[in-house]
Amino acid sequence: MSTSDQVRAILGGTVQAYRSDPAYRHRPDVHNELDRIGWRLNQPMRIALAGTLKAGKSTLVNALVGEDIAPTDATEATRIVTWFRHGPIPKVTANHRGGRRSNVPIGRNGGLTFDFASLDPEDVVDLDVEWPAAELIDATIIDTPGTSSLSRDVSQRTLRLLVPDDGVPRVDAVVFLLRTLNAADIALLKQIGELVGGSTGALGVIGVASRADEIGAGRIDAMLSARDVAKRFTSEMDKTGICQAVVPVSGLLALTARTLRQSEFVALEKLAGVDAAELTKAMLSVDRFVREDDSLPVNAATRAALLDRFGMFGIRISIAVLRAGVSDSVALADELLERSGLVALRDVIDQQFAQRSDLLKAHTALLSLRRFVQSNPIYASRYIIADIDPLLADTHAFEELRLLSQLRSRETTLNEDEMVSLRRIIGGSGTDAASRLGLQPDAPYDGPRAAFAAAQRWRRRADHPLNDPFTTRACRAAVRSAEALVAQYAAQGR
Ligand SMILES: Nc1nc2c(ncn2[C@@H]2O[C@H](COP(=O)(O)OP(=O)(O)OP(=O)(O)O)[C@@H](O)[C@H]2O)c(=O)[nH]1
Ligand SMILES: [Mg+2]
Repeated sequence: MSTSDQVRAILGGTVQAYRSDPAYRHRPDVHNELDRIGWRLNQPMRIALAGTLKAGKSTLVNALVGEDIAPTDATEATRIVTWFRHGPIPKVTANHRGGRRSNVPIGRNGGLTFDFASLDPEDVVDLDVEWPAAELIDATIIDTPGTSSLSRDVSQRTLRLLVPDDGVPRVDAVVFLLRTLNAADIALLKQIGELVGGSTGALGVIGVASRADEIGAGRIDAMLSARDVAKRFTSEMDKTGICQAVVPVSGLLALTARTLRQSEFVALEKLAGVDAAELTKAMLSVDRFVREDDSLPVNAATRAALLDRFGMFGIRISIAVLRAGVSDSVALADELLERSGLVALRDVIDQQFAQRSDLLKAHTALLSLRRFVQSNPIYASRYIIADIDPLLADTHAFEELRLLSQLRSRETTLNEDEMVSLRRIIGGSGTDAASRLGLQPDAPYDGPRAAFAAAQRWRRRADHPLNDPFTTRACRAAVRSAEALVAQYAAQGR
């Protein structure tokens, strides 16, 4: 039985127990909460984007969805937690305090967008946006107000979502955007880590070094500098054991790439045709680039619009790409998307979250159910918790996720090569057999032998007399992962 099925079975038993308990039989609030826990198991995984003010969260939401739907602004923009879910037609609903719901009109402003200026953030708990974007089919994305928001109250909204007082997780995974690494960010990340992973460590947090194109001051090698910064963030965060990876991303460039217009392509092509020395001079600074200048083939208003959509780095990169011979807008968009870091981020999201989404959801459900049973005690509470706890502790996939984050912060006696292959076998580079065994896709026949050898090797390594307890635990987990692969191959061969 899969972990999700086990969770469903426990949930079913719990529902029965509350239905037949005289004290709770007529408590619709209690039954609704249980229904909600079950309902969420069948919904797409919930990924929240969080981080400090102006980190580029809303822009990245748009880039991930591939459309301009979340309002972004240079002044403080996001003041209400906003859920983006898949739906057949665009529809925006405000959830007010006290349970009232109201429709928010959707307007057209370049792209489709909704006007939330008319909403009073004091009165609205959150916004629910249904949007027919394919990207939202497998994941619900949540945009949050910046955590060091100018208004404490606005910050609180994000905290209530990510680290709620009742300890019941509202989201399954978090993408945390950082521009600099400061104590406040680290403190918040730690809190999130504790909650998302229960008391046993983070299960799903990815770091993003955001607005990466600005790190190198718009120079053409900006993303390389960004990669260095991301590495530094990663090594800092390693010490805290919160995030498993920090990826540099320019949300702005990614969004522009995904929504590139033919007119923009034409304007960039004209600029690319300008004499290189002339253009370098015109692009020395932002002010210079947008001022009236008849010698350039593109007028000032168009240049300003390009700057808004691409940023200085994006324009420079586009021109370099066009000069290198790219001659159509689709190819330019592909190149920009690749360079924006979004493709890499999506790969990490896929590896860390999507491939484990049932598991992350099952984990959230178990924690939620445990809290629920504790705060609404009945005679069966004890038995329900006795079902939940071993599942939380013994589910090997949970242990893999916990280890993946702890391996970064805890000392082991493993050497570098062993560490790489340990992380791989417990699913750090993808959960399919080939990724775990480090096999080339064109050598599938080596699988069974490699899995068997890995199990043997890790068993020997687990028995090494100089291991500390954590190293032994990690090696034993690797044995279990390898054995699962052996079993999987055997089942396929049958
Ligand atoms: N150069 C550059 N600018 C960006 C990038 N992402 C966002 N911006 C700009 O930064 C400003 C803030 O972006 P938002 O996406 O609204 O940031 P946010 O984190 O949602 O902001 P709050 O919701 O107010 O906390 C806007 O002017 C964006 O155009 C990026 O990757 N590169
Ligand atoms: Mg925002």
